[in-house]
Amino acid sequence: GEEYDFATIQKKWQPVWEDLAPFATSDPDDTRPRKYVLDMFPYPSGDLHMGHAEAYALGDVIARYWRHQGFNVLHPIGWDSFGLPAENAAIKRGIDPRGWTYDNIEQQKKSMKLYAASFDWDRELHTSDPEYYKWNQWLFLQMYKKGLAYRKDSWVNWDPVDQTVLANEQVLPDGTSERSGAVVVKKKLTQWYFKITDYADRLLDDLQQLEGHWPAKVLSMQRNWIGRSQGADVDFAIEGRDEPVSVFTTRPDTLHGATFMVVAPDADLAAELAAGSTPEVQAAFQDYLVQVQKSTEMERQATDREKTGVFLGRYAINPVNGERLPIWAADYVLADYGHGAVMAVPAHDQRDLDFALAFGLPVRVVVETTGPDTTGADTTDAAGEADPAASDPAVTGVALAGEGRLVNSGELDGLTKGDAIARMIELLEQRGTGRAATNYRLRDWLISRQRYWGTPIPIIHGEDGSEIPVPEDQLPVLLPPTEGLDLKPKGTSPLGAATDWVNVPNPIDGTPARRDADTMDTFVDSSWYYLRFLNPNDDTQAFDPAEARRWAPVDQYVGGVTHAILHLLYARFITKVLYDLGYITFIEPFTALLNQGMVLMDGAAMSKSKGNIVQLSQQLEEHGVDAVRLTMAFAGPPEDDIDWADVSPVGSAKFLARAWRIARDVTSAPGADPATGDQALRRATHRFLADAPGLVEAFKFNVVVARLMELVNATRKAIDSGVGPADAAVREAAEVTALTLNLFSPYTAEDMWQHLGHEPAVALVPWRTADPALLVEESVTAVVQVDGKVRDRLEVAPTIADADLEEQARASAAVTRAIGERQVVKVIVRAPRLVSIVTKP
Ligand code: ANZ
Repeated sequence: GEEYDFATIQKKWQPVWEDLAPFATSDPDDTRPRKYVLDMFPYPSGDLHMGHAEAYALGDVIARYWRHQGFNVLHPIGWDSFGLPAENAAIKRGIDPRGWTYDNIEQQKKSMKLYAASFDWDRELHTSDPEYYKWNQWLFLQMYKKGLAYRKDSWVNWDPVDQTVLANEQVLPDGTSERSGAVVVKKKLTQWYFKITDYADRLLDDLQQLEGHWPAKVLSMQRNWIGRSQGADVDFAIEGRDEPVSVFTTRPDTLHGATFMVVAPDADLAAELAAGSTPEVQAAFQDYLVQVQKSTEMERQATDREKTGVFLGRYAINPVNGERLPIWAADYVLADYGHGAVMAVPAHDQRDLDFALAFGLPVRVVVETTGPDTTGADTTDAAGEADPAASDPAVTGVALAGEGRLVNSGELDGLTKGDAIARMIELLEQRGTGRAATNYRLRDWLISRQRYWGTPIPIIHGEDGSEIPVPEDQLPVLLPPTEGLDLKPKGTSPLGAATDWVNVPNPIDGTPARRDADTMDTFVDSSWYYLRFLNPNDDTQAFDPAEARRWAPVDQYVGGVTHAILHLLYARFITKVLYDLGYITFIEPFTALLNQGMVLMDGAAMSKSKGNIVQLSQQLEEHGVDAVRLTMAFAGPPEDDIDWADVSPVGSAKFLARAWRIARDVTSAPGADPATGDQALRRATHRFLADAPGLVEAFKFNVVVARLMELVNATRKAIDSGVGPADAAVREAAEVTALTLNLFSPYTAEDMWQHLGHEPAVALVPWRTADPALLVEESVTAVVQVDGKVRDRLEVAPTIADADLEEQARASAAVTRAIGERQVVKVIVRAPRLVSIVTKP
């Protein structure tokens, strides 16, 4: 008969689905329960690649699964289409970023349709459309009104290649830009920020709610990024200065052990203190500052780095004992953490100790340590190693960061570290020289970018320096055309040169004014896009709160672990802001998260430079969409990386052909009563039906595929071995196979469904419920132990009574031999699985 040909069925079903639109979700009278399954949207940097193919295959399994379970599933797609790659490509080729972007979107969309992900295409959006970015501007204005968007002058991360600022999150651990790879430097600029630090506690505490639903690794990355630490602010009087200087410490208990103070060289305080000192100090300080500005934050925090610094010729007074502490500037102290200054306690802090030993400063032990640190408060010590009690840090070079009791500390003497921390905070608060304090690693989100291809910031600057928000009824502030603009990175936004666009009358009094020429970080776009999908064509509001109540939050989010910090943190933040503004009723955007692994080749990430790129288009042509999708699901647990050199799309294609031939061969009529069919095959089918849902919900897609392969084998055997193609159980198995294949390989599934005499779309057919009567195992294996050793195994009915099972066990020859002359003192029976006999001589 007819043979399986993936190219034919792809061509056959694509237009049918296009017509049927089985994944549309616009019917307001749809009474099915709802689920929102969202794949992270792609950046249109070219055609789809293997990474997309994996992500969208896995996300689609989930979306399709819930439809079979009777849910109205919202599974939208759009494009994250603003950003630097488009702009850089446009500069390189002398074209408009729009053309490049929208051409790529067309290409990706075509590939996506071929790939048959079950998207509701009516909800497609592009963040670079004015209809979308208008609402970025609206969001900015709402945040501005609440004081959550503000401008400040500060040291920022500057990418010298892309000539733009970067958020902290965009600087890699090695100090380079995640986009251009350039070493990021510091530059002082006036920039727009979103006040994410106001939400630090909630961003941290609400992670609790995601526990068990998000990968543990992502939760811990979020926690570390926010980096909450608890301790105290301590005020030190400064000789020759009216105002005291505060330091943040997690170890106020060690205040008696402070022997010097260190300030960040790039903090204003350092320059001020140096300015009040001798010309020699000032000169030395200036030299040092120049040197420091060349290093990255990461380098500065590296514990194994040689300590450098200069003495500022000034002194601080320790508030608990009046001691004079010399003040140094050193780059291991960061300007923008805590107060940019520390009390140095070299006996108990490794960085301070390294510094003290390098510059001959005193070391005073104030905690007699007896064991390793258990508070987890300090990460700088030799982690987890027991401090050798009474070993002198000045001699060993190892700071004593562990648990112990206070010494050399006046009234704190004898207290444990924990008690001493609490007591010291009390004392400081009583005297007004300190207080409990919490610090975060999280910084405010820098959103200004000096680039063209993004959302214009909706602010107008008056001649007098005032900031005037663009009135909401004048949104969107459209990007000016690129004609006549030089997009090349030059440190200021190209929009500044669009004279007609930039120069506008002040909306308040008509005097000359200028538009803000920066554009927003594109992470703003993706921080709320999941809400725009709910009403993407609404030109009256960003999103419809009623739709949000219906659909949001996202039930299942699917995407790469590369977004574990940036995107997810920003989306969580903006969700909380929208909650506070009263637009939504939930506080976390993504109820559950699945991170798929990467697609590798020969154990390595694919890259142009390695020349190991597997082209998706070529794989699709060679093996077909369904085989590629099935291979993605079958390769292993979704979180694991897939090495394309180790998997077999050829094997997948063969399996699909086998499954398809079963549907072709079935000869019974649709609706044939399966109860009249072969019982053994029915049991296999129903066991599969019972197990598959739990496996899919646990993301064990590979196991489902393996189990389906077994079912297909059993069905083929039944057809060929006398049960025959006319048996109703064969039809039942074939139908269940088609239903299940719809999760992975929709073209094959649809074609099977047609061969089985049904109308499309198989994607909308409800899952079959397993018949419990067919799930009863005919026999189970009971284990018989004598004194803890397995002596026999018995095949028994699953319903066997304890007494019957014991009787059978005692009758076993192997068991009587094992008991021998010994006396049975106890028998434990757990029917139908276990009999345990205990004896004594
Ligand atoms: C005295 C002390 C004694 C400290 C001791 C630690 C151990 P986390 O956990 O990261 O919050 N510190 C404070 N501000 C700093 C800055 N701007 N740059 C670099 N280091 C800074 O660390 C807090 C500790 O880091 C603070 O507690 C302070 O050193 C240091 F046995 O104060 B500690």
